[in-house]
Amino acid sequence: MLVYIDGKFMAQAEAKISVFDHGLLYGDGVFEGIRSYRGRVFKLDEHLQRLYDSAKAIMLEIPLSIEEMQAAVLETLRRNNLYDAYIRLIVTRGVGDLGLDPDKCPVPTIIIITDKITLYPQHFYEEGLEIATVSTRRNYSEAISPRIKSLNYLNNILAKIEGKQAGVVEVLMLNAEGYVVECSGDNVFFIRNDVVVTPPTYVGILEGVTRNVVINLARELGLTVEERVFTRHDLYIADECFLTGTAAEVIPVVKIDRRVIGSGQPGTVTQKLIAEFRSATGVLGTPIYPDST
Ligand code: PXG
Repeated sequence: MLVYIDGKFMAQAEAKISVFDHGLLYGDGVFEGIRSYRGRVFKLDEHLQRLYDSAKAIMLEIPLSIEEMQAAVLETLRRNNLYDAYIRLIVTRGVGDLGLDPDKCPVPTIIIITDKITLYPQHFYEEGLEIATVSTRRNYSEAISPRIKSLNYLNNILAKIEGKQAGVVEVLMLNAEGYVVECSGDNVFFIRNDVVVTPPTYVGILEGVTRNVVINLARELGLTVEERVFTRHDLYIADECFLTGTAAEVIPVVKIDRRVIGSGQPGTVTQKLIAEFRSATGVLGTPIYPDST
């Protein structure tokens, strides 16, 4: 697999960056995780916009225009002859000295890694997931805003470690006030009396691209969608619960903190949204190979 680094395509074994890169030294940088389905990159414009917004929020000026970045992503996929792929786009502050000062890093590092997608096991979708609340709170927005998709993912990793120790594949995170915010790498939704509810961005979440697609799909199905603050109590008494994310797509949750949610089976609205989402992935996408798609 060829990896794009600063405009050059490198063989995987040669794809290396400096130990003085502030992405490594301080987690000073931003990233995106994107997917392509059957030769189309899903919601590429939205992912690129979020990347540039995250960079702006940390005052990192990306030396490529959005159009140039889009061309670089598509070219990397073409060089690797990929159709169904996972794309990891990374922009770091670049090479500096051992101090914190970002002004010592004159040139940001741009990396595009593409690979074949590893799908979640089918039984997750058929049976639903069990998740658990962890004690690690989501970053306080005034410390590191969860809206920034930064290379500083220790908050999520610490939560993930807690989840693995508890034997669950995803974890529920609360903010400093105790409201439900999101999972370590997914957004959370619940359904009660046919109303779809998910936390608003201001409680301290990453504004997921999948989340926004699902909100629109639910509204197109005629469902009411509310973005509002809620607690674990609302999840415990919900009819249905599901998570959204680029890797997971839409995935049902049937148990939270060892409590059965709704019927204990993936809900009917959730199943409908899974089906709608899957059909959207085939059409909503930027073609990688314009002549053949
Ligand atoms: N919240 C957080 C904290 C995330 O990291 C999402 C929500 C979902 O956002 P999207 O835009 O993907 O719908 C994420 C996604 C992975 C992986 O491979 C996922 C993410 C980051 C790193 C790896 O599962 N983030």
